[in-house]
Amino acid sequence: MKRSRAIALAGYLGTVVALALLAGRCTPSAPRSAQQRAGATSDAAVAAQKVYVPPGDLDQYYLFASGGHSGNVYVYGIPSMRHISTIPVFTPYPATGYGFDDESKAMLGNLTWGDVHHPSLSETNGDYDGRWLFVNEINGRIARIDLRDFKTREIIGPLPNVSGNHASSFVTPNTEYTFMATRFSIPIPKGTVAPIEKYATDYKGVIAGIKIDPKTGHMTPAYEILMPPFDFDLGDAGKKVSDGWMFFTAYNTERATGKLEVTASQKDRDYVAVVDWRAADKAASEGKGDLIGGIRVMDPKKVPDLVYLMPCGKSPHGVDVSPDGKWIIASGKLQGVTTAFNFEKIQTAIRNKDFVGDEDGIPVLKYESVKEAEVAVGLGPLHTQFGPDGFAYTSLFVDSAIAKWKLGTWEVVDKIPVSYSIGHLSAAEGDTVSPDGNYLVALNKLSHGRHLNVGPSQPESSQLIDITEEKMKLLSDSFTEPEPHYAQIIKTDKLKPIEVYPKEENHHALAVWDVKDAGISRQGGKAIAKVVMVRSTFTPQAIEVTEGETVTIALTNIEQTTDELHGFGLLDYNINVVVDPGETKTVTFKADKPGVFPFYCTNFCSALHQEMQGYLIVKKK
Ligand code: K7E
Ligand code: CUA
Repeated sequence: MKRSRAIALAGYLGTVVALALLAGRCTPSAPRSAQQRAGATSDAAVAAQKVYVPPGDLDQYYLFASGGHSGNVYVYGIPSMRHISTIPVFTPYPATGYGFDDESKAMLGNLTWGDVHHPSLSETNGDYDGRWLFVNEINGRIARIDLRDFKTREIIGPLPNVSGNHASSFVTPNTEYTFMATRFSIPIPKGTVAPIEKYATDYKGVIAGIKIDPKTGHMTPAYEILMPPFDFDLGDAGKKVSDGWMFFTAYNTERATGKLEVTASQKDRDYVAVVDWRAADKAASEGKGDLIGGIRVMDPKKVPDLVYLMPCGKSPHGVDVSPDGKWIIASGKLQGVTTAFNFEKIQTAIRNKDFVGDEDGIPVLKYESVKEAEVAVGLGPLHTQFGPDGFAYTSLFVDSAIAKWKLGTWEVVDKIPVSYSIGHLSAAEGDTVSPDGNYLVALNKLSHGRHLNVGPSQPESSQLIDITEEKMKLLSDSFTEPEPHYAQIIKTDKLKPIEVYPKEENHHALAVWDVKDAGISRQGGKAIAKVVMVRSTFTPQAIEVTEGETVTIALTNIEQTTDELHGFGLLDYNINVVVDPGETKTVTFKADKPGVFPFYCTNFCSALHQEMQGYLIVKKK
């Protein structure tokens, strides 16, 4: 071992020892010196080696974590748990100029926030294919991130009638569809008003199917299914034997209003909605349903056989399909058990019309006919992930632990405490047809004493857990940007991100690759400035326009060298664009303030980066 590496490892060991000693304790101890940490226990030393990625080496997996109402997706390396990238999606992000240039600004529309919950990597035959990452947010939108360049390329929505899109974006095994579902029912179409007393009858939920183009990833809303005013919460696509079906949990099937923690907990069971999405796709393509709010809405009373309701423990949260597609795992979030539903039994019950009633025309299956087992995982089961060897891992919010149990024998074999109160968990490729095992990340909701105190807003803590052996082992604690909900872990060899945008692929109408073509012209009463950015000059260096003119500045970064970014920060006009090598971006604004306004390169690009500057000169009219 090289000396530098040994020193770095020793430092890391110290950190891990400190964390391991703190595990399971609510009262944090005072920070300790390196000398105090020197007595490394062998367990901590082993853990440290497992997460240590020496300088120059790379991680084995990418972790894509939802960033909640930050509106971002955060990328981490595993096992180091280093935060390596932030992908802005639903929120402007000055660091990359996202939300400032014309294209990304148009994509965001009038909304500058979004609550990201469930990333969904594109799949081929039920396995991640590394092409796109879809993410939902609460205002009825889904975004598509291209994993070729880790950039948000498309945002659809807000979709009509969908209100509070939480149970999303879950793609089907060949990325045919992604979905949205209502969490907060409203009278539809949007804009309709009905008193809260009419909640049970006049408020509606919907489940929306959005078709994905297999070549481009482009999303097209295809249909909505009219649902009772339940709160749809989570979902998962069937796979293998259950391919063609979608499962969504729903709470408040009481259709209650008021103090929901009481009123929506009256019944012993809520539901999992079981959707035959292929049948829905067919019915929609045959023109079934009525237009509501501009989209095709199919009412199960008039278009039967699309959706069924399966009773589930009260106030359910997650629903997860096993790798072979046979078992659908769901539970009430205050229960001590999780239920494994048998897909074959669900099909038999549907065929035999083994129903106990209906809800607004949607048949309700009999719990006893479709359940296979109740697994005594512990209190507060939320989400389940899978390993390669038939094991399932369920997060327990109330117990603040993870339970490991076996599919088929339904036996709980191990439990590990987490710090504290876990929400989602993510195993390596743990929601695909072929889970990878190795690592599991606990995405904890509450943090206390896991990091240095930074005031009332405590740093969130996620924990990396080794699942290679019979017993789960805590490896490390890491700060994760708030607020994490679901995350997915993909092997690095499935992604081949580019390093520059190749010149040949730049077909932007306003791109200029030679300083002789740069300059200002006028078209249709507008000023167009074509600007070349290259180390370490803007051409032209002065952009002259007249007060009141609409100005488009087209910025082309003609570099073809990796990480040679140039930025365009324009003072007093709130403009901040970053252009990657080979890229062209435009920014359009009204030159409504006369004067001389400096612009400069915001990204350090060379020894003479400071000299990369110029002026916008706005002459008085
Ligand atoms: Cu945080 Cu999936 Cu929105 Cu569970 S959700 S914890
Ligand atoms: Cu270009 Cu700094």
